[in-house]
Amino acid sequence: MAKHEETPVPCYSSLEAVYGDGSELEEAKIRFDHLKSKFLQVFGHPPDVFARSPGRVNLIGEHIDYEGYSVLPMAIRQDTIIAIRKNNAEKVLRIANINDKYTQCDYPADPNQAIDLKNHRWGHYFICGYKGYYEFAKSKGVNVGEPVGLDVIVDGTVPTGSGLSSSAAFVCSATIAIMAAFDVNFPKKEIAQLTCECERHIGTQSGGMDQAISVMAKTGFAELIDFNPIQATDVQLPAGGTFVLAHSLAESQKAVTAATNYNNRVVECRLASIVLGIKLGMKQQDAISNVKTLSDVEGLCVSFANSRGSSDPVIAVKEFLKEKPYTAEEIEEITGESLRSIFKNSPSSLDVLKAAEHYKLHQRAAHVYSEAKRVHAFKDAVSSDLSDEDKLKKLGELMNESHYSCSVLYECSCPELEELVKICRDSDALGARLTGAGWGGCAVALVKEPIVPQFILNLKEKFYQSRIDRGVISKNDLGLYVFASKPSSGAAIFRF
Ligand code: NG1
Ligand code: MG
Repeated sequence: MAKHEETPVPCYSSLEAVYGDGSELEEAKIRFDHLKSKFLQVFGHPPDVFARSPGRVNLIGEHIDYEGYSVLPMAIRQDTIIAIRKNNAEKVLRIANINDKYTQCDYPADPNQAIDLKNHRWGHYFICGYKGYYEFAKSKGVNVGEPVGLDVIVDGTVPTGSGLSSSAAFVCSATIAIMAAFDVNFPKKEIAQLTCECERHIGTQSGGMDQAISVMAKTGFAELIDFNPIQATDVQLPAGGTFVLAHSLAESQKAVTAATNYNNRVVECRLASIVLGIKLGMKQQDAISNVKTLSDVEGLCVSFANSRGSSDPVIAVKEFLKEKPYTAEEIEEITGESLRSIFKNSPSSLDVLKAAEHYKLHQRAAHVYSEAKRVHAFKDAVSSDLSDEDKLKKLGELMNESHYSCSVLYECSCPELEELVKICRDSDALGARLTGAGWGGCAVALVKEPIVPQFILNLKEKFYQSRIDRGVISKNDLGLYVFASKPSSGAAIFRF
């Protein structure tokens, strides 16, 4: 039998395969019916095919996917569904949304169009998938023919800016819907790779975690995702624990803040790896041309640490990267080349250089290497012969350590997340941490199953009530912001 990730995205003729037979199915039926009737109303004909792809919660392994390290997310049930149909009459991509907040975006049916990054629009994420499909299909020798128009309606339930990967759910469902409209399909791992690359058209230098889990997830399992090449290994979580997601209500607009937040960290990691490479004996030019990520120099760091009787790459970080932030000049002194020249081929990195005052190489590298280890410790704990109770305790500890590292070394938390994580721990979570990119968005807490209802009540009382009183959210929407989540299934196509 072909491995799960080698098989194409499944195509179903009924909703049960994805949404089960309970209340989720009832909700899904309503959403699909609504999509159908809205499609007819907006475009004057019914859709041809549907695609869905879920959001995710990352359990551990934050900000390390783009450094080449494995991560451990699970899919959540919230997803993006896209209804689509080719429109041969007009060479236009008409992208509408069920939610009136998102007004229809029209784009030319041109796979070579540039995305206007200075004017962010929600429809840009669809264009990422559109461009990605053409780039990939061409590379596979598929005869793509003349571009045609597409009529599209989107229905997303993953809260945006929440660290639950609404963007990847959108990009993946868009890409898969476009493929389905053109009657092609590819192995999931290839779609995971292509969607990761094409989401970068939005201007974030993201890793591949979100797309990989959205496309390859399996009901009932978290996945250990490895990169280069992308691969997913099922992880069966111990019984008796539940992951509760809670939104800090601070929205992180990654596409807008990339230069100072996300892409800034990607640049700092690149600089840290080049400097480490040079300090550990590489020639300057060699390091600049060949070292892209911290995983590229891990071998050198580990050899150094071994010479000191340890295998921890953080030893090399401590020895060779000073704690005080580096100025551009200090780094240039080491690299022998200007930062602008090192990043000359990456416009979004040049934006980072413009905005940055200094570079915290020590802290960022220490986070990445230690977080990479925690992912494996998490996986090892799950498959160890500890009792379920002890496993859960260990996972909770690792989550707490991960949060500390994200907060103090990587500085991707925010006051609201700190408050929320503390309340989670005070309410007897085994562990709690920010999840996703951070700077807002959700926390994830590991909670013993029997106390989940009480735990959620505590969060309502201690975190959300004052926000309800201030009118930040409405009481009726609380279920959208705090909920328990089980590992859900990955992307799918529906033809009815
Ligand atoms: P979110 O939480 O969706 O913004 C981002 C990146 C991931 C990963 C995490 C941090 C995108 C699409 N995703 O996720 O690749 O780096 O941050 O671990 O930018
Ligand atoms: Mg995202």
